[in-house]
Amino acid sequence: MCEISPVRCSFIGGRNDTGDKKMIKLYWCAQTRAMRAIWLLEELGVDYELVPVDVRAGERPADFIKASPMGKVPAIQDGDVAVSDSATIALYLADKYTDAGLAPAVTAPDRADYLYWMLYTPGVIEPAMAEKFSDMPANKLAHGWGDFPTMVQVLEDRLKDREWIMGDHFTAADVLIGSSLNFMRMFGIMPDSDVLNAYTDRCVARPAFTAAMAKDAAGA
Ligand SMILES: N[C@@H](CCC(=O)N[C@@H](CS)C(=O)NCC(=O)O)C(=O)O
Repeated sequence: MCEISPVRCSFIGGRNDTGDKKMIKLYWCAQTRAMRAIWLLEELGVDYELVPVDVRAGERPADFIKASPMGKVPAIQDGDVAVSDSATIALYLADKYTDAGLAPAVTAPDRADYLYWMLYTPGVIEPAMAEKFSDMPANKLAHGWGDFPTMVQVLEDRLKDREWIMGDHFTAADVLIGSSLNFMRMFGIMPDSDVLNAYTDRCVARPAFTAAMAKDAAGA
């Protein structure tokens, strides 16, 4: 099995390519959920290198599978630490780079609320989107994610009087939720909601989001 080759240069990799061997490696494929990890890294201002893995073509090099047992992007290798899954990566990086202020401290009163919204994407939004895409019969009582309309309603209620999901402060939870709503836009299943559209507009207007989209496109 071939080892994948890193794309590592300042225009793709981060603010300053220091050549540091410990620079975070991001296993990435264009126009996938890996974009979430790029956006987060741009928000954090952390150096990273993109390591392309063509998951669409079934590429599964050994070092990637070691970091991502399911063979899915995104995954990161941060020194000896491997992390896969966009929500897990967001939890890990936002806690590691606390100075960036994208996560409340572990002992902060709003930490539990933040964790709820961090897990809302993998636990509720993603399965609800799958339900919508695949025309799966809804079963609000039995399905852990509720159903698509409830997922939307809960988000609307949360965001109707907040700039960001945690209030007036942008956090890693906005990267996960904002990217999910942007995916809904791209896939034509965005709810007809002024609240959610305005929130998504605020997310995509962030300079780090724009930078991430540019790197995703340039890397492709
Ligand atoms: N829960 C994961 C899902 C990641 C995922 O499904 N990635 C897709 C691309 S968007 C993938 O790598 N698919 C390749 C495959 O499953 O073989 C996350 O949020 O990171």
